[in-house]
Amino acid sequence: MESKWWENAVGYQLYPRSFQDTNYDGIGDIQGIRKRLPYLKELGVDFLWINPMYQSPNIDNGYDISDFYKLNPEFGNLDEFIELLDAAHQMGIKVLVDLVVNHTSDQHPWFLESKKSKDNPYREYYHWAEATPEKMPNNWQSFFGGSTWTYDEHTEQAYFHVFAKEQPDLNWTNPKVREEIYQMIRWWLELGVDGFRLDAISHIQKESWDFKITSNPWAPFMNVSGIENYMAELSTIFREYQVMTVGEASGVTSHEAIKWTGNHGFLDMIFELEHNVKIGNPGEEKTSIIGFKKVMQRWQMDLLKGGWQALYIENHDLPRSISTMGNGTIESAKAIAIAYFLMRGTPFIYQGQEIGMANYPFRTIEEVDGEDTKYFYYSLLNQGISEKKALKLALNWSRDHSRTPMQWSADCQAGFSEVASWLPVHPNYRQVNVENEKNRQGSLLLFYQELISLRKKIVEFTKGSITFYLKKHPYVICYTREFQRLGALVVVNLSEKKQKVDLPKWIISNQKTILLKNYTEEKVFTSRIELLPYEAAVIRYVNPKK
Ligand code: ISL
Ligand code: CA
Repeated sequence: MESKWWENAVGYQLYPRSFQDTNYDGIGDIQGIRKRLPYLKELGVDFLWINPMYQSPNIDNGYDISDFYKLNPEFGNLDEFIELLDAAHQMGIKVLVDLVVNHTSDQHPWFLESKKSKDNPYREYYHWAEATPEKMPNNWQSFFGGSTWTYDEHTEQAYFHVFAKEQPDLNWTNPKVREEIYQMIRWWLELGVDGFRLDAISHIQKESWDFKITSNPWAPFMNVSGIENYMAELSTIFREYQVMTVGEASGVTSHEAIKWTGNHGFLDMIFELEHNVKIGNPGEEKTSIIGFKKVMQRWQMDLLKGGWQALYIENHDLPRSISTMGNGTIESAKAIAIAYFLMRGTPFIYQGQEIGMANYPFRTIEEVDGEDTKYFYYSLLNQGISEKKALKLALNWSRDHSRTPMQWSADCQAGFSEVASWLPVHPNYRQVNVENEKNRQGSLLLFYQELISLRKKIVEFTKGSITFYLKKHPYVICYTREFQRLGALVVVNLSEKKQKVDLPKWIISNQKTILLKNYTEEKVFTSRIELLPYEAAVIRYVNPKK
């Protein structure tokens, strides 16, 4: 397999609305990203994925695009974006932008036209079907709650949307739609972006409207057969420009991921959405460690046959990992970092994860921004559930936890802005912030810096195979990465309790050095070992059999 630059790279996901505000309107902006490039360089990341900055009415924070060719003025203009690209490139940092082509905003000129009449030239740009106000074309449910159909009184038909009703799905079966999209993709590539993160890309193909749902409610629009044709067309463009692509591909199985990624795949790598397995009572859910482990073990083993995974633990759609997988401590955050970062694939860090930003202690629904969270909350109230309980249930896994402003310093508004921000700053910002952690020995930020440089320096992590041990253990993740004679053993206790485990004897007897660990005390790693709560270590060894 030929080498690709991203095999040895680390990515950083940036949520522009919450990264850095420079004109003090409480909203992050392009100049803010530019200002913080030196920080990202020092952290050691190689590329950025920036969440949508296009013109948008912001029903879904930029994932509802009303003009693909313009930026939302609240972030800045195209010239500023080009300056950002140049500045990043000068520092050796590549920039990926979000490509949102499953749907547009209902304010996009195509949809405004499409709505006008049944014979409008843009009608077929979207999915319309016969309906009455009482009866939708089928019973499919959208990701954000409610029907996938919204009735339009003017033309007496309904249009289709897998997300909010303000995000009508594009009709990919229409060659004109595809042509417009491909043209737009080329336009951004000509501008010099280094690649794309493809939003919700596994949903672009739908089953026919009479498809009957049996168990999986999302089956009618998740990785539906026929999608390969569109993916192949897309990949022709990406190959032509030799850019990096990462797909958000829920519903693509680990087995199919080989076809989607790797040398002959549609894309360079994909995010799976399966590993976020929850455990606990509704309203108090945490990540199931064994659930996470099983999914990751399966994906890693399947992709060893020739695919590549985008590794992540947080993003803008998930609560904070220190709160859901960890117990709020720095040790737990470090353990989580080691556990996923050294697997086979390209690791991504979501802004704030590297300093241990935690879930926000929301007290009222008014503090929330996300439409999906609000929808969930109000539908609970409608079911007769008390406000207090509804709030707990709706906020436990809310996307807003990860969208609060980046905590740069102990200054007012955490150095994010000088005015009140669009989502409030987390009250822990005086302790948890970049300034503080930059200078504090043992901090999570410095640990991430070390982890990134290790990930790049040690060849096993880039080129090595992977083998899992203690596969059925409920809390301890254990794997080796090997390349030729060199190996690295990763062992992580993802629980608050001590865990006694048996590490492979032949590895322990051939160990050379400890590459990284999250407890400072001296420790000798014997094959029967007691791991402290959230203890993690990376041990280098030589394989005598090779
Ligand atoms: O498939 C899913 C659940 O099993 C969905 O999670 C879906 O793939 C995912 O929600 C898509 O998310 C992306 O597109 C959304 C946007 O709101 C999210 O922020 C984005 O990450 C619509 O554009
Ligand atoms: Ca701003």
